[in-house]
Amino acid sequence: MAQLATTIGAFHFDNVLMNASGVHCYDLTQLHELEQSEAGSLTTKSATSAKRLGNPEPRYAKLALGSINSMGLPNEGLDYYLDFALTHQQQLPDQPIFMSIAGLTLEDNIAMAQKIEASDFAGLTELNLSCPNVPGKPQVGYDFDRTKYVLDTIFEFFTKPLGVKLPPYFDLAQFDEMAAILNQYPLVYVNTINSLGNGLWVDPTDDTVVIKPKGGFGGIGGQYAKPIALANVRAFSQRLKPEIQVIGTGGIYNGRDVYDLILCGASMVQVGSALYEEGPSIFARLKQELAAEMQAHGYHSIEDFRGKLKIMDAEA
Ligand code: RRO
Repeated sequence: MAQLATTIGAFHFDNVLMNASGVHCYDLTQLHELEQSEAGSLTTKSATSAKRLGNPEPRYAKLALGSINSMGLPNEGLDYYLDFALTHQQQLPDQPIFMSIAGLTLEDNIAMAQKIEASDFAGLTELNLSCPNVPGKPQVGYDFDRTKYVLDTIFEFFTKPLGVKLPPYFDLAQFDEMAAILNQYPLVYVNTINSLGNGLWVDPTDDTVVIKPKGGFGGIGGQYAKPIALANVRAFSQRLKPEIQVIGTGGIYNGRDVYDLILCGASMVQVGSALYEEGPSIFARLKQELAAEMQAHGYHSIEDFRGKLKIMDAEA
């Protein structure tokens, strides 16, 4: 059987698979189901300091090739997820997890990062710079100066392992500029991509949008996202300093999808829309399918093929 183990920074994981933040990680019931699944790790829902109800429903819809959501950052508040994380690490100290934070203001991000810094949490913290769904709050990751200012501020005091969740970028100049900024910080990883922000879908039976918030605009995930995820993982893997690893998220439905993101450079792979539809039993299936794909190519470990995407010879 192929080895699916991986590392992010100093953390070891039995396999490369985990949930994407926001999917199956809202409350203790869902988090415990992830703990008991065959995922190699898990992340908690992006938190704000105070509990939030999020946007009005319906705020998620399944589409033919994925999903659209405008959840609006519903979450139980940082303390709830920190309590879970501390209990988890006491009971399962060899299974490190991720905590995601997504303050609506820099002050809120500072307050949450300070709380995590002062706590006994010994896992990874993810700063979500790419929530597309809060009315009136543009995504920080599309504002390069603001991203730099936020990271400058957080790294003034934060000493624990930190990663950032990025929105998708679509121009090579954006990859260059963002990577040059990220390379200035002691980040452990970047996670790319969040959903394709502010897409829209029409229900042909009644000429109406399919979700209620923001007039139907919402983040697109699933198969629609896979080529963009592959490109973003590849582009950042090529540009980031070796100390900053890449977690790949977007369009994972089968073992070949996982394999492709690793080929583009991902050290760990997160599952969103397909986990939402299939539930945590998906991880056992993805593990089997990834192992079979690796075996078919004669690979024994993730490092045997990570980043080994082949390109065609350039023409003269
Ligand atoms: O809660 C959401 O609406 C949400 C968030 Br915070 C995010 O980062 N990505 C997304 O697709 N939805």
